[in-house]
Amino acid sequence: KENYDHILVERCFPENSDVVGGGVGVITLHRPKALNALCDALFEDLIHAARVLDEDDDIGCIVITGSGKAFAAGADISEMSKREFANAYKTNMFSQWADITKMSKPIIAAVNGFALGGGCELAMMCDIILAGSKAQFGQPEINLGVIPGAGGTQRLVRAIGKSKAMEMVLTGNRINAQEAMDAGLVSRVIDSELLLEEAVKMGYGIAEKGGVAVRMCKEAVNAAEEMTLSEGLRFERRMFHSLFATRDQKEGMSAFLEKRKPNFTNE
Ligand code: CO8
Repeated sequence: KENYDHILVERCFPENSDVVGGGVGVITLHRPKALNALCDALFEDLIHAARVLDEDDDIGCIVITGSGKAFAAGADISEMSKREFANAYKTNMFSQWADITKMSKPIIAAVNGFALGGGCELAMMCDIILAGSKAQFGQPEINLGVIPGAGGTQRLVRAIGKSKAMEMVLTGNRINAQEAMDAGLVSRVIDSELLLEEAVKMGYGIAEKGGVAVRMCKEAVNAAEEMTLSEGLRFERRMFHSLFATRDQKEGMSAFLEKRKPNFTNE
């Protein structure tokens, strides 16, 4: 399936490059009339496209971005407003969102405009958040009589600490790109006009590395959120050892010694 109702998918490749798996898959959330509110159908499209790109050998990195003035303004409130407890509980409402975190390739969130509620949570499920200068982050669920439900009370605390996270979820107030940068939620603020271009460029930079090592970096860094330090260090070291079974390790180290660019094949 390549024609989606609520997203656009593009495969981008660096010019004059024969890097194996060097492409970047760009998923643009595209439901402009509702500020990309994450209705069930949009999320279904998003997960499907992410899976296809994750399995595509030509692609080494994924970028998720928004359109217009929003990355995503949260879960779809009109869809959600009709839900009842028993049905939400029995169907484990929104649990499918977490599938985004199961992708093995890095995902960059390029956030320009509103990333609110589930939109902020979606950005935090990605591996790197780049903020355009017009980005605004917030967890306004409290204003709707609910609480964040997809990481806004968990990933946000780990990202920016308890007091700032508590302030955001209790007041519903938004923070801008620079505040998000100062708090450690995003890794860079980029001029809004250049955001997507820079995100794709960063994606190319990642996609040209050895694909097995890239995936292991992602797995190991994410393990740091779940494990004790000694477990995490052991996990990291074992992964490090295992990379000596790859062709890319031989190639990477030989290329360094021969003073040439490595030619990784992701094996
Ligand atoms: N859901 C549905 N429609 C939306 C949403 C949304 N989240 N956000 C905006 N829209 C719609 C508006 O209704 C409006 O539609 P229409 O033109 O038909 O009236 C259109 O988008 C444009 O919006 P506005 O006119 O409001 O645009 P403004 O520029 O005036 O305001 C804001 C922009 C500030 C972003 C404003 O739209 C807003 O406050 N939106 C709601 C933000 C919000 O509360 N988000 C949190 C939702 S709750 C949530 O995300 C819970 C996630 C839980 C995940 C749980 C997993 C288990």
